[in-house]
This record gives sequence, C-alpha cells and structure tokens, in this order.
Amino acid sequence: RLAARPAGVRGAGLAARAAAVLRGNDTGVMVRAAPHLYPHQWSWDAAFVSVGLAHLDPGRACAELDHLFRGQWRTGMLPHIVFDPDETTYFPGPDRWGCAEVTDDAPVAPRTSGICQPPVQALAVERIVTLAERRGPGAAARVRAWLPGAYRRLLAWHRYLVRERDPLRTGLLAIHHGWESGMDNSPRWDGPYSRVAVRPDLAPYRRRDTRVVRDPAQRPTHLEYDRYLSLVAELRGARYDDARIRVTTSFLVTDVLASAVLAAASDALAGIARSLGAGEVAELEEHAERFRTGVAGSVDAGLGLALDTDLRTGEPLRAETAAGFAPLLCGGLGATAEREMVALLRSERWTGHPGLRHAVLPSTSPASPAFRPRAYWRGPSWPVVDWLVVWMLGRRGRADVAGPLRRAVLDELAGGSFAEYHEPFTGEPLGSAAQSWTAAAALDLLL
Ligand code: 9WN
Repeated sequence: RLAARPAGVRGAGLAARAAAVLRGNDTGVMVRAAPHLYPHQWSWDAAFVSVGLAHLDPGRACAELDHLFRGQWRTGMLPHIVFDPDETTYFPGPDRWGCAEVTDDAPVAPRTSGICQPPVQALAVERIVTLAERRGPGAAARVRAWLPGAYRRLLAWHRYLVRERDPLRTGLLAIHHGWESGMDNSPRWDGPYSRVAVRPDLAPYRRRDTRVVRDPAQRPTHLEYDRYLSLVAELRGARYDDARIRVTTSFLVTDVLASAVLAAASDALAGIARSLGAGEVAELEEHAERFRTGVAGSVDAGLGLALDTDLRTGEPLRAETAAGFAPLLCGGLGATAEREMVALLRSERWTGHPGLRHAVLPSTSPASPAFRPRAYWRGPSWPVVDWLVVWMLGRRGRADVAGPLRRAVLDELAGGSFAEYHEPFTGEPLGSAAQSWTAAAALDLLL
C-alpha cells in the first residue's frame, strides 16, 4: 500500500497511546466519540473507530458497527447518534429529538437522533476485512462469518441514501441539517444558515459543549446553535419524513463530500457483494458511477474545487473548504483536471501554505477570507479528515499524493493528545482531547 512507515520507538509509542485512548473510551458496548464532549456513539465516528479497533481486535471492530446497526431506522437510515441510555451530559439528547415519539420508522431502543452523517461504513468494513486477513486465518474467518449480516445493513443504508437523498438521480446527496455533513459550522453552510430563521417558539436549552471546551471561540456561536436547534424542531415537526422535509425544510443543500464518500463506499460495497456472491453488484456499481459523476461535475472552474449547491436558491456555495477536494476521494476527474486539483492541494492556498506548522489540509483555506484558525470547522486541521483523504487516495493508487500528507498528519499527531482538531499555524491541539477517531487515525496511518 503506502510507502514506508515512520515507525521506530515514536511510532510504537504513539500506537500504544492511541490504543489506550480507544480502550479508555470503550463503555463495553460502544466507544464514545470523545470521553466528555461526545459521550455517545456517532455514525461516521463509529466507522472510523471500527478501523482503529480492527488494528487491535477485529471482533471488537465488528461489534462496534453492530452497535450502530442496532440504531438503524426502518427506512435504512443509520442515525448520526446512537445514544447511551446511561449518559445525560450531552445536548441535544434523545428527548429533544423525540424520534420514536413522532415516527414508527425510528427504533424505540436504542434511542437515536433523526438525521444521518457521511456513509463511511462500507469503506470501514472493506478495511476491517483486509486487516483481519492480514492478522491471520482465525480473525479472517470471524469477520467473514459476520460479513453477510453487515452487508444487508449496509445495502439498506445505501439504498436509503440513494432513494431519499437523491430522488432525482443527480449523483449528489442532499442534506437537511449542517450536522449531517459532519462539518457543522463550515463556511460551506453560512449562506443557507443565514436563511434559517430562529423559531420564536424555540424551547429554551442549555448548551453542554461550552462547559467542556472552555474557550467559546473553538465552538459554534450561540446564534449558530439557535439555528441548529430550530432545524431540529422543524425536522421533528415534519416527523422526520424525508418526502415532507424535501418540500418544507428551510435548509436543503447538496453535500459533495458525503456524495464522494457514497461513491467510494458503493465501490467498496460492490466488492463486498461480489465476494459474498450477492445479487446487487450491478446496482451498487451504478450508484458508484452516478455519484462519482455528480461529484466530478460540481467542480467550479474558478476556484478549482467541488462546490455544494443550495437547493432552495439553486446557487453554488462558493466556500474554499477541504470538502472541495471531494473528487480526489472517489475519482471521476479526467487526468488533466485531477492534476490541476492535486496542484491546488499542494499550493500555498492549501497544504503548501508557508505559515502551516505541518503540511496538512486545514478545514478552510488559510488564504480564504472565511478562515478562522481556532474556530472548529472554519480553519483548524482535523486529523480525521486528513486520514480520510490519505486513505481514499491510497485506495485509488495515488500513494504519491497520499504519502507526504500521511507523514504530515503523523507529525501533527506526535504530541499524543489525540485532539479533535489543531490550530494549523501553531499545531496547538484544540477541541476535545482523546478523541476516538483521532486515535483510530493514528493507528491506521502508522501501519
Ligand atoms: C454534532 C462527534 C461529532 C462529529 C462531527 C463534529 C461534532 C457534534 C457536535 O462531533 O458534531 O453532531 O456536538 O458538535 O462536527 O463531525 O461526528 O465527534
């Protein structure tokens, strides 16, 4: 796969510490996304975490995804949060979502949120199979025995996305809340959020996140939270019915990153289907092709990045964020266009910016007016995003691009705090420490 590991004592020490983070965040049935800030199971976190776990114990990796699958809706949707019933310190919790209270599509137990996140799970399963095979026949057999059940869950999940989030077959997924992108306050969503009115009847609430991360500049603002919660009230009012939401919701945008993840994940799922002798290979390959084409078609000639679209206004969302490199994750650009995008990635607007502590990909371009170096998805570098880019480039045979990025992320992670994100000019760890997916990133990037 990718070129030589940096390893040595530093690598072994980092891996041991990363393993300790995952063990420390493990409740026994699931791994918390972070010990204090995010004490439940998040959907795309669980996928990343399961890859980290596969380096330690492939059976535990499968169990992590099984826990997520227990929250799957009748529609096939994997919810963005599966709540730990014993944990009450996160807001908004299950009562605010009230999913099973308003729709029979949601499970009564475990309780879940009513939205989803980018579909990384099939990619995680593909990787778990590879890691188990590398480990030996016992681990491989165990994962193989688990695979058919997981495949049915993933097929229902992908079919949900294709059916409900792209009914017009454009090759781009629509999302109903910024939380669905996993990049909550990214400048990608500033325009659409400016059109979300804070409900006058918004039930009062107390944030918990700013009690854990004491510097409010690192978290979304109060106005942003008012809008997030107003949208939750709106979605709940629509009984989480996608057909109704498509017509009524005040936030409806395409998400190029989630679409690229779906394209790559559909390739992975088609490979799994083939290995199982399942009948849906052609269907899954068609999904992959459709979304790859949709993502490649969203590249803006001026910015050189793939852009989301506000489906309420029809306008492209002209933000310079890491999500704009979505085509590098799934392919689909011609050779010249891909070369240009790689050049942009290496340029001073991105990983080649002279001020960066490490040559990683900040969440927003430091050369963009929207860039804020400490503000969550508005500028900090997120190791999990860099890992995703490295991993997907590796899958596509682009080790030449992935290699330097991988070494830069490992340098950024060398401090061993496994922070949620970093100030990109100083490398200072920000947000939550001991974030599970950051530990998983370290484990996977080291090997
Ligand atoms: C809201 C758990 C999640 C990640 C998201 C990240 C953050 C939640 C929050 O934490 O979102 O879903 O409370 O801010 O933005 O990507 O999955 O790590």
